[in-house]
Amino acid sequence: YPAVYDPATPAGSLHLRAVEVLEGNWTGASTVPSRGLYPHQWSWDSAFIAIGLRHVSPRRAQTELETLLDAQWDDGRIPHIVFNPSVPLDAYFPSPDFWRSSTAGRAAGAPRTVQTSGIVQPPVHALAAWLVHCADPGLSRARGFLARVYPRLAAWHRYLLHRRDLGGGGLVSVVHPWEQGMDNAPSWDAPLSRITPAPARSFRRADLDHGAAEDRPTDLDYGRYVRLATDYRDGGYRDGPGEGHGVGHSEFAVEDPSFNALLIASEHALARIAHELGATGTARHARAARLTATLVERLWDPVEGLFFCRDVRGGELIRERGVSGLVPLLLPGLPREVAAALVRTLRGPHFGLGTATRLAPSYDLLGEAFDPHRYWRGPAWFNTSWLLERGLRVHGERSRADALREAVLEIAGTSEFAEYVDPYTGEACGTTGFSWTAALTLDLLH
Ligand code: 9WN
Repeated sequence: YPAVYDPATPAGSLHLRAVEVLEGNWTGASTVPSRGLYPHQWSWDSAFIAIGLRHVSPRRAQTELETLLDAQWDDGRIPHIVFNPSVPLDAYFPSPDFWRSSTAGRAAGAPRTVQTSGIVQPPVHALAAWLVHCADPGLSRARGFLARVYPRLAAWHRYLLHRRDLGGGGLVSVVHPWEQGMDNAPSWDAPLSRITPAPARSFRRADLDHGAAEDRPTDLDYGRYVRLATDYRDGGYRDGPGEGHGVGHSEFAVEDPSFNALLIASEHALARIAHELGATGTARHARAARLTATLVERLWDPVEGLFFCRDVRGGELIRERGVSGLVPLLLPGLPREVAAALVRTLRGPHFGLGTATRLAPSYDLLGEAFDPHRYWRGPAWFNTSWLLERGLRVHGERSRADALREAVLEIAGTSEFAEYVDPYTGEACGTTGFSWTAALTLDLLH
């Protein structure tokens, strides 16, 4: 790809710089989100990374997903972290000795040879696998890539839909804020307030060795994260009273629009994969359509023009406006009026896209909890921007998608591929050289 090495064009150099970030974070079998802050393999990071990596090395993109899937549990769950055994235990908290997957997770079928966490992350994987295949179908067929990953991805979706329908209404619940991926989003404040935090002295936050405290979650948040994860572990990572639906054991159970929308997008991708492998895929497309209807029925608020989280324990919608409520724009089967309202909300005063901001903030600009630097309580992230860019394009909003794409490329470059940025100024927050920022930059350059 000559453009990469063309120093005359700024796009070429951005491409090269993004490739360098991914090279630097590659460990030989997968890519770390960032060398210092996140020195292991993360689930949804790897999916986004594979989506970008496919333009540079389709082979490595396949390996990225295969390495993650090798750590899948027998019950179908894909763990949110796969630990690198050569990294010291104190480099990241919670470490493998906290999760104890191979002992505490034995009943759920945790792998014996590799240490993992016991919670999950958003199911972007089937979408990623399909896109990786499309980048080089010849190589993919020669290696039997889709044939190998399909049964694993199908088991993953089965786990979520059968073991995690804690609300009994057909959607998947997360049992920990880390599962949804937007760790300290204000939507979690109400359901988390019921959780007794673990004492601060009972754990050591390795994240503060690498990130500024004011960019990260608080100690009180961490106390609650630790309590929830400890209880889940001590319950053997069991999800519910048995097969089928029910509220399960977790004190924290939330139906989240972004998590469920990503599952639906991945279910459509799984249908395409099934078709490529010789089946019709019709049943999966139909299931994705049914899930889309359920998502609208359970989480859509027509007055606000936004999806909200549902607190399964309390039963009500959590009325905090977060970017998670915009992510369903990604779905092609969304009713036309829902898509149109989402675009209005994206551009309106709460997210300000195209007026106050160039990248959508993670949380309501006018919300009481808004903080432009604190992680998922305001900063703009690149994965959500990538998803919204796709959503705008899917629904025919071409010029707005083009503007968002331009903003992502420019701000990814000026921020040194930051983990997240101040949504007003584009100033880098968290860590730099962040893998999914580089990977999704590469995808948008193609
Ligand atoms: C906990 C790796 C992950 C992302 C999440 C992001 C952050 C971890 C942490 O980093 O979470 O999983 O230690 O804060 O919130 O979305 O996958 O990049």
